[in-house]
Amino acid sequence: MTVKDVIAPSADDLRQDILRHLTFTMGKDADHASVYDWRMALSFAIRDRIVEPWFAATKQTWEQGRKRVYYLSMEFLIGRILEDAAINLGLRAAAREAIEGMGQSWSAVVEDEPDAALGNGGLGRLAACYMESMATLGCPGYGYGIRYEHGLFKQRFEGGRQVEAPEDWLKQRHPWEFERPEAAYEIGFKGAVEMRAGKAVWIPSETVLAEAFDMPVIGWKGRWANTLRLWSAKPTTMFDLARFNHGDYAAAAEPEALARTLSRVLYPDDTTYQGKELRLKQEYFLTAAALHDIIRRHLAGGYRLEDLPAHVAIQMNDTHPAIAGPELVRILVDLYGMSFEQAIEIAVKCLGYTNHTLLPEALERWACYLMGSVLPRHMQIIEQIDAWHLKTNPNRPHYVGVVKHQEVRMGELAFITAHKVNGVSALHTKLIKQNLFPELDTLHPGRIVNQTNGITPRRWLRMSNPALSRLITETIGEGWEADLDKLRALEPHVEDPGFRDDFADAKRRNKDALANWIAREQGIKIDPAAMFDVQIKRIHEYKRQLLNILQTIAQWHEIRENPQADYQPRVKIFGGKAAPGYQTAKEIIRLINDVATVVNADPLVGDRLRIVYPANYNVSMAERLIPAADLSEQISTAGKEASGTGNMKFALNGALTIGTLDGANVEIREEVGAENFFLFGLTASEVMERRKDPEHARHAILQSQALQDVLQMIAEGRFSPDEPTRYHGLVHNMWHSDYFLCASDFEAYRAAQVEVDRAFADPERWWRMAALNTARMGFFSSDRAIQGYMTEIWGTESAL
Ligand code: 26W
Repeated sequence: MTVKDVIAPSADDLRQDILRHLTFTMGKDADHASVYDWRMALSFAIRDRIVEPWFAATKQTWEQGRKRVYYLSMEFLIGRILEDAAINLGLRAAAREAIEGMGQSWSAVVEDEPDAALGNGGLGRLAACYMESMATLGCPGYGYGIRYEHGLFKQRFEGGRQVEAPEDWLKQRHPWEFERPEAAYEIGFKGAVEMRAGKAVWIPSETVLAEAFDMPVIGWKGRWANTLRLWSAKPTTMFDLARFNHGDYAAAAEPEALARTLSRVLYPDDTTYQGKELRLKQEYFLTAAALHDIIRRHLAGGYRLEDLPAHVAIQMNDTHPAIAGPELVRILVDLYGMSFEQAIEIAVKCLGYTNHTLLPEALERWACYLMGSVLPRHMQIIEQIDAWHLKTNPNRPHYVGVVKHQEVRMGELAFITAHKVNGVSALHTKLIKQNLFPELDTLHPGRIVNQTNGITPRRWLRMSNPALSRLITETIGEGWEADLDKLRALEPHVEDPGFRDDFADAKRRNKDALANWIAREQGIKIDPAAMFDVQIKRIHEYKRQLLNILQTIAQWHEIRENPQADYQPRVKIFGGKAAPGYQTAKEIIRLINDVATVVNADPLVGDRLRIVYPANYNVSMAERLIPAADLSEQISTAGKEASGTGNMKFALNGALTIGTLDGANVEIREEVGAENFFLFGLTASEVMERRKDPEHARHAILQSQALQDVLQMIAEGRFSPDEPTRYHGLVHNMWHSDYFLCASDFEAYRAAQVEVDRAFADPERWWRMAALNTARMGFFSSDRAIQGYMTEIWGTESAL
């Protein structure tokens, strides 16, 4: 069997495999099996079929001596695995037939799987899409991350307020991981650096064991598989005992306590950075374990350390693993006796750094005393790297550098230890050059490159939207899943009224399903004929959910003032979590829920406006909502959203975008055509100009009677009658600060929403536009993105 021949089993083969696992793995007979038992048996039956291509790919990589890519990320937001794996192996239909043939509900079995939520949002989901595309393209590689015991918290609403509960995905057995007790490394922290015979020796005072758990990542059609290796912390018991015997009982318990906390929980902060010691330890834990593993594999291949860059490409997903540069230098110098100059040269050739945010509050900086105490040897090496960079770049301005004002700046460190630095959309990359690293860009021309983000069409179209996928295949034939530019062939069909009807039908089917789900879960009846207007993403001021809800209130007010007029019925759907400590974001959540309560109970409004905010937005909920959306809200303050990837998922699924010129919206609009995109708002440079007016907020509000009315209603307590002052702070902030310019963009946003209504009122126009969006989104496949990384950053080729 070669890598390329995967033969899809019949439903009958699968049925036998499932029953075998039900009996012998789960120890249940079919009459007494629970949904969980069925799900596990099905997962094992599918997993069995991944193992062979997985081994074959690993073997081929060894035999051909191929360069491997190592994607280091603190987050992998994977979601559910079962159905995705079945689809990539080409056996969803057979699996479904088998399961249903045994009297089980396919959706119940699939939906029994908990989301693997080892990430916060965009950055983590991108890592998951990239793993899938690397497997699809046959790019040999590994993802390295942390096996958090608790992923992103679960969200509930109580009286409209967000309440967090711990997530527990490992409560049940996880069928997609393989424990690798033999792949374990000791990771040190703290302690001291001693000089012995002119050499630095780091003697850590705390150690933990990093133990590997592997998940196979199967590509499209099962032609290649890679590994996602997640590290779990365990105590190093031997060390314990030695200290215990010396009577040092408190210290003896330390490794155990540290190990228990290290991989316990994912930090739920998205775009705000806090210099917490445990977080630094997590970052080093991941990075050190990964690098030990990489070096071990390299040496096991019989290669010399000098040749590392020919065999190893390491990508740092943001600065979170940016200790990789110093750690690699430490390994090469302290453990293998290489010179510093040679070590840093090798490190730079191996490393790449992807930047995912320009927000100053999200840029990692560690206090030198903290870095020096947790990683004393690395602190020395960081200073050495900084000095080396200054020496080799004597023109470097005095204010540029890694160590400044008693802090280690991880962005600068990642930049100078990487041979390529990339942004995640064209606009974002331009802003990195202009605003974030202008001096380093001048010193290292060509180092900064762009790789616009992408999404995997297997999960985000083929799996989550079977209705549209079927129509596409019927219309243009097979093969678009792995060559998304093929969707262009839909373009001529857009003029065919029959095709447009079919396109609208597919959307309608998804909307019906969503309406049923919302009725079931939320107890809210919505009209599937209404426009589904969706904003789902982390709650953040820069993403401007506030602008959306302010406009919603204005719309409600307008309906009440003028109930006889003709309105396009709309359902406003929100989804998203706030970081637990982010009070302003939590206030916005509560406002949305408060407004929903009032609007949904207003008999005057009826079906013309509904607001739904299902709690606990996650990957699985996105898979439900996106295929059913008519309108995609991508309304961040220009210059703030690095790329966005939800924006791509919506447009691919035939939703139209209302959006600002921010992140990848710019490129989406170019691809789908300006006439098929509802643009509004200030541009990034206009935003900077506008902020120079210290009274921009007041000026903008005075320009808009509608906004004044809205703010008045909120301030009067119309949405918080039990506590009229609840939103005084928020309204005050709107008048006196409004850093993210909701007021300045309010009227433009409202006007764009009127345009949206006008288009929706004309189905022929709407469905032409929607279908053209789908047809022209090929560029945003993560296959294209990964191909870009392979040729421009990693220097690797497909093994297929
Ligand atoms: C250390 C605290 C912290 C944690 C996470 C700071 C910053 C982050 C991430 C960089 C935030 C993030 O997820 N950024 C998003 O990355 C996506 C993938 O590139 C982009 O599409 C989003 O625009 C960007 O906000």
